[in-house]
Amino acid sequence: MKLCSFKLASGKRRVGLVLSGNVLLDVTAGGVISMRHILDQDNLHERLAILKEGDFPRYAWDEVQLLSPIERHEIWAVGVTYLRSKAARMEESDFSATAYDKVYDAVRPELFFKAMPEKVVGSGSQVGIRRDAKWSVPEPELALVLNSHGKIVGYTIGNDMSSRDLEGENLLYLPQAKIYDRSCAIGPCIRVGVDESEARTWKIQIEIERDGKKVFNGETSVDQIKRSFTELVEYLFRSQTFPHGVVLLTGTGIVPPDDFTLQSEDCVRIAISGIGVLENSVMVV
Ligand code: DO4
Ligand code: MG
Repeated sequence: MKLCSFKLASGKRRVGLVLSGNVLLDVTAGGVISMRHILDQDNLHERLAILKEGDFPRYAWDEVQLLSPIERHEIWAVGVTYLRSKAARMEESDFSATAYDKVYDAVRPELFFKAMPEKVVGSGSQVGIRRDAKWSVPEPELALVLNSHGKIVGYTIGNDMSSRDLEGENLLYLPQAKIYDRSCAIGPCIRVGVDESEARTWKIQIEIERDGKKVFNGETSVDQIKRSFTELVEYLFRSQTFPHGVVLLTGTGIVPPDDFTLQSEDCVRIAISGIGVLENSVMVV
């Protein structure tokens, strides 16, 4: 089952259960006051099965404004979980190369804070590239959705937008390369009721279009992620709690060639089989 957040022309944020044919069942009308509220329920699947049969308003996907499914969640990310990411970071930087090499094999993963909800956009909105960066890329990533009890309750798609020239100049610039307005896209929905072994069968694809022409495409598979989701989550929850839940981006396995940088008005489309498509155009911020 898939859950999404949406808004009607005049109204407040609502939670929708995605039915076949991309019809949204408005489960807010059935007492689901927020995404956090439903994801925190111990009996989530039974609750969703009951809601699915409810006589609530239904809307076509294109009749509503789709929002990012995250609310007050913190967004965290893991780095260098794919061999491809390790190789790309080692090439972009002389003196940080050993750090990336070491962290790929280290016991402790590289976890970093990615964004507050205010800096996150949903599918259909614009993601940002920094005006002071010269080399900007999207990072298509599977995102784990965890409730406030630390349980993986779903999966969504994340775009960990990155300024590679800043990151490559000095590792200490990583927060500036990764965190700025519109630096993260998350959506279009949360897939629930799937375990890690099923999620590991999914493919991740990206396509970037400029002036109606494809300028880059790539593909990888979730199974290339080196560390288990349980391991990543265990580290994330060490010595910290997330009262509103947390989203964890699991790293990128697709890196465009070194001469590629995003431009304003490019369209970035990320598809994960099992979830859907996250689509955003690009703007300079
Ligand atoms: O430290 C660099 C960040 C790496 C990253 O974001 C990734 O591998 O996806
Ligand atoms: Mg990343």
